[in-house]
Amino acid sequence: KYKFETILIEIKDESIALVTLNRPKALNSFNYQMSKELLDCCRLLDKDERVKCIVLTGSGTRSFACGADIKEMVSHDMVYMMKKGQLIDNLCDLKEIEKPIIAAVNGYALGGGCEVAMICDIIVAAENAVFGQPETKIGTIPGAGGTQRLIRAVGKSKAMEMILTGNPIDAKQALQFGLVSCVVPIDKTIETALKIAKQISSLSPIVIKLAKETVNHAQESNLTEGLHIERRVFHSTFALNDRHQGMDSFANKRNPTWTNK
Ligand code: CO8
Repeated sequence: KYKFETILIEIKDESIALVTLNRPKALNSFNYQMSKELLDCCRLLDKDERVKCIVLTGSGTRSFACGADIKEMVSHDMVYMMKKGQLIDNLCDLKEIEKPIIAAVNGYALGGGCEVAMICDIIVAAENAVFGQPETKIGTIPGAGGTQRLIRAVGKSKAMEMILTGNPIDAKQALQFGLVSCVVPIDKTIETALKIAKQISSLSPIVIKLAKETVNHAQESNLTEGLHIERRVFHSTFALNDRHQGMDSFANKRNPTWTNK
């Protein structure tokens, strides 16, 4: 059903979409086409009722994504970037996807690659994963959320060090600083991400969407506002059959059947 040139899609366990960035010769760097295809594909998967969760990875084991395609960008000027620089918008708009996205990061997640991983909800890192914002080394700065999301993920000092020096961190440091959820052997990255996705997929899709939206709200709001939103969303789950199912099945020692779509 899905056909893209730079993205591969496989449906796993009937409910998980494994999306692979597939420009291996350019270490899966984002040209305009791949940024557009990734957004288009995620939007389609967001509407596809079979799919409960998305796992995003890069082809091969050398690279998740190496950022924007520098060769494509090299001749652009400021006016072009402001008027037509749709590549960045395509990547930033991934934050609107309502279903959970788990990044399975093998190898390099640099520049836009690190930024896309940070837009994802959970990052599973391989032992060879490398995270960095090297844009200052090529005369620019992160443009797809790196200056804002990295500081929230790893704190000011580490984010500043990474962005001002352009030096990357390895998987172990990424775990230590809270950028990723776990570090696993290279051949277990996708498997681990799929396992987490499967667990999420077994829960009520509507409740998962509400939970994702509420957690993401914490990035954008102050504590009082965030707590208020949380309280109201929590209350709203009491309008769902799935909330009744979940609690009733616990109380009666049976498995829940989720019916809210
Ligand atoms: N763009 C275009 N081509 C790339 C990129 C890239 N970002 N990264 C790697 N490649 C290509 C190389 O040019 C090379 O192609 P060729 O064989 O035709 O010469 C091929 O991939 C293999 O790469 P290397 O030979 O360089 O492999 P090494 O193992 O020697 O080095 C590195 C790997 C260290 C990852 C190195 O390739 C590198 O430093 N790449 C650039 C990383 C980078 O600077 N990324 C940031 C880009 S800027 C950015 O992302 C801006 C973000 C703002 C907007 C967000 C949009 C996505």
